[in-house]
Amino acid sequence: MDKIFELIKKEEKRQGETLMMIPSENYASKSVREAVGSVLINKYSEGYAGRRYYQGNKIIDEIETLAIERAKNLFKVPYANVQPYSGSPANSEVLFALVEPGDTIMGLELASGGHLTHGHPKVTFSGKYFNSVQFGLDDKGLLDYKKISAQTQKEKPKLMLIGTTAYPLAFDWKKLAEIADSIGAWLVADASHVIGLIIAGVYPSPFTHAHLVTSTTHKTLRGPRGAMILATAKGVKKDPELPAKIDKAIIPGMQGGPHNNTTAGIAISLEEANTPVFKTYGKQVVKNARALASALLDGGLTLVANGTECHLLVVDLRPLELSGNVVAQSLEVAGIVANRNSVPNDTMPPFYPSGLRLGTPALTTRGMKEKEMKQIATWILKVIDYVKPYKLPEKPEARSTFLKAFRSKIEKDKFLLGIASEVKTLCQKFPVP
Ligand code: DSN
Repeated sequence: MDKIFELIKKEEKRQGETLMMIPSENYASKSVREAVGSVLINKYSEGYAGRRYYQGNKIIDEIETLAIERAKNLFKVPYANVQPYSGSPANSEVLFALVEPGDTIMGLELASGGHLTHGHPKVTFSGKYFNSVQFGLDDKGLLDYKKISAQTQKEKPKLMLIGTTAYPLAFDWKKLAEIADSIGAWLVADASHVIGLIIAGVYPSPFTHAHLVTSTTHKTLRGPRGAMILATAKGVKKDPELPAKIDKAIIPGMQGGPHNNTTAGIAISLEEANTPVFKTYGKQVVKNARALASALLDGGLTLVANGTECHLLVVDLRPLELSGNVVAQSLEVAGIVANRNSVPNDTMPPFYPSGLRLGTPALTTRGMKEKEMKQIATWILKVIDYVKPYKLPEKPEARSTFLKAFRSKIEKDKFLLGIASEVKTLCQKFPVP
């Protein structure tokens, strides 16, 4: 057997025996995985259904058309494109379609829960080729819509690209639309993290307010790693050429052949999401996140925005003078896989941030509920308390060596491994579907 298959088996075991709490991760169904691993991977099909640059695409046309129709039907939009390779390409393609280099764009800053592609300065495509203006959160960790409005009036962005990777509260899309409309700006909602919650009706829908909605398909939607760009009726009314502009921005603009295996997986996940069972799932994701947040708050932790209205929460570790790296590494040894994350007004760089991001989508797919969230919160609190003495060195050059030594020290730590074994027992009661 190729070594790779041994490693896949090991990864499958790891995913089954640990708690997958990175909010952007989930377990795709067997059908989705079968489609992704199918013969569709063998075919090239640049272009769109009925107008491909290669022969032999009759069946691929049917598959892509089905995926598009399912997306249009589920989100009640006039246009869908399922070819973007993933979320970052999708957002870049929207920028490529609607703004010119040097134009002003606006988004929520990374440390406040935005995404790199929402205009993160200097080091990203969106921050380098456009005049990127960013907004953050107020002292309570909330969006200040009046301030955003004033900033918008001053900066006059041509496009606002707004979404969350770590903002734990719901966006007020109506207010954001009023702000964008007041200056005639495009409003693009990046719904990647919350698309499944929108389908379930437990997170505000941007579909009547934004002109475009982008979304990955592998997070709360539980599909394969891919993305969609959806134009709303409002978007097409603003510019009837919008669908053609997006199509062109994807190919020939920024991509080559679509990943047809992914397209098929997206089609399957859209069908799976268009069911009452999926709506129940989405509701439970939020209930679980709230239960987890409340247990962590009771345990004395500080949370950004003091809680959550979605699938994720961010622990602010600054009051404990702890680094996200130390906590995330220790939790991993204890079988709890989360990620370190920046917090609003973080003075530490993104590689050594002061927060921890936790999410419930994957745990909920396994069938865990509020009771299990309380148990998991107890483990998280124990681990954080246990590693309190380990402070990240202030000198940047000493941090990497410190973390390496810390990692090898905790790898065999009896206390953390004891929790990992309890975690494993819980996981066995909730097998990956
Ligand atoms: N990497 C994704 C996340 O973890 O939120 C965003 O692209």
